Amino acid sequence: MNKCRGCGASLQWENSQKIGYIPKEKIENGICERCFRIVHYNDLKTISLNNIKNIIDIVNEKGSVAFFLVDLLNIQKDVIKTYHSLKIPTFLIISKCDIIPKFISFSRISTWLKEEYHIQEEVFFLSALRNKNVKIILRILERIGKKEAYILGYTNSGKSTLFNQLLEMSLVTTSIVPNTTVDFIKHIIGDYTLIDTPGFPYQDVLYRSEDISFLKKANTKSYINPITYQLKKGASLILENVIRIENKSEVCNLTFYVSNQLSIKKVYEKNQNLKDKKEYFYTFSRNEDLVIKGVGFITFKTESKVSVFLENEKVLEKRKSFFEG
Ligand SMILES: Nc1nc2c(ncn2[C@@H]2O[C@H](COP(=O)(O)OP(=O)(O)OP(=O)(O)O)[C@@H](O)[C@H]2O)c(=O)[nH]1
Ligand SMILES: [Mg+2]
Repeated sequence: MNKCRGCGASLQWENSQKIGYIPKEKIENGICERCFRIVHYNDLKTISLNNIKNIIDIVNEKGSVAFFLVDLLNIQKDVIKTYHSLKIPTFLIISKCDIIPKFISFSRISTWLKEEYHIQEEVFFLSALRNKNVKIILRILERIGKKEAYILGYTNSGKSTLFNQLLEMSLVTTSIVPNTTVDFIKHIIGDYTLIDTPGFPYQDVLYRSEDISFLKKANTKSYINPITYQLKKGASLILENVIRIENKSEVCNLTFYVSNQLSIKKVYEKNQNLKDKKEYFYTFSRNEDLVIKGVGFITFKTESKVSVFLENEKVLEKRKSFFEG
C-alpha cells in the first residue's frame, strides 16, 4: 500500500473518516484528502493518534542517531524527560529560533538548559521557517560519520517544516494543528536518510486541540516581543480568557513570553472574569518562571505572591528563569 507523501499515512479509499483516505481515482496523486485540503484550502482539522507511544521504542531499537526539536516556548519537564528517554545519541535542537527575543543570547539559553534541565550535551539552534542553520543536521551527521537519523519532537515543533527546507521544496504537509504527520516518512537528502516522525502529544496544555483559532494565535511566525506589566495589589492579568493571574503582594513585575497574537488584559477587582475557575496560590522569588504549557512562560521580576485561576493546574510549572537570579 502506498503512503501519503504529506503525512506518511497508508493511503486507503474504503473509509473517508479514517486517516489516509483518498478517493480511488486519485490514488496516483500520492497525497491523502486531509493533506490536500490542508495544503490547498488551509482546511485544518484536529485528529488524534494513538500509536505515538511506540515511537520512542522503535527509535531506541532501530535508530543509531536522533535529533530532538523543541522551541523556546515549549521547554518544560515532560518534554525534556522524553528527550532523556532516548537511549541512542540524540542532539537537542532549539527550533523556531526566529521567535527568540533578540536580547536573549543562544549561549545564555544553553547555559540555562544545562543548569535547569541537566542538558550536558551541546545544544543547537535553527529556524526552518527562516532557513537559518538547517544544514547543521547534515553537518553533525558528517562529523559523527552517520548516514541515517530520526527527527523527533513534540507535535508542532517544526520537524516537517525542517524537511521541506532541507528538501528545498514543499513536499511534506505542515500545519498549526497537532498531529499533522501521522507516520514515519523516509527522505533521502544528499548522502543521508532522514526520517520524519509523528510528533509526541502534549499531555496538558492550556488550549483545546480543536481550538484552531487559539492554535493560530499561539503558533507565532514572528519574533516574540516580551511584554512587562506592573501589577498593584488586587490587579490581575487575563490571558486569552482562559487563565487569570491576580497579584496578592504589594507590587508584582512580570514579563510575558508568549505569542504577541494572544490577548492579555489587565483587570481590577470588580471584574470577576474567570474567578469561578479553580484558584491556585503561587509564591515566586525574583527571576522565577511560571510555565504555561502550550503557550510559553511568564518571568517574575520581583518576589511575588499570586493567585492563578484556571481549569487545570497541570498546565502550570514553576522553574528558575534564564535570567541570573
Ligand atoms: N516561527 C516559526 N514557525 C515555524 C518554524 N518551523 C515550523 N514552524 C511552524 O510551526 C507549525 C508546525 O510546523 P510543522 O513542521 O508542521 O511541525 P511538526 O513538528 O512536523 O508537527 P507534527 O507533524 O504535528 O508533529 C507550522 O505552523 C509551521 O509553519 C520556525 O522555524 N519558526
Ligand atoms: Mg510533521
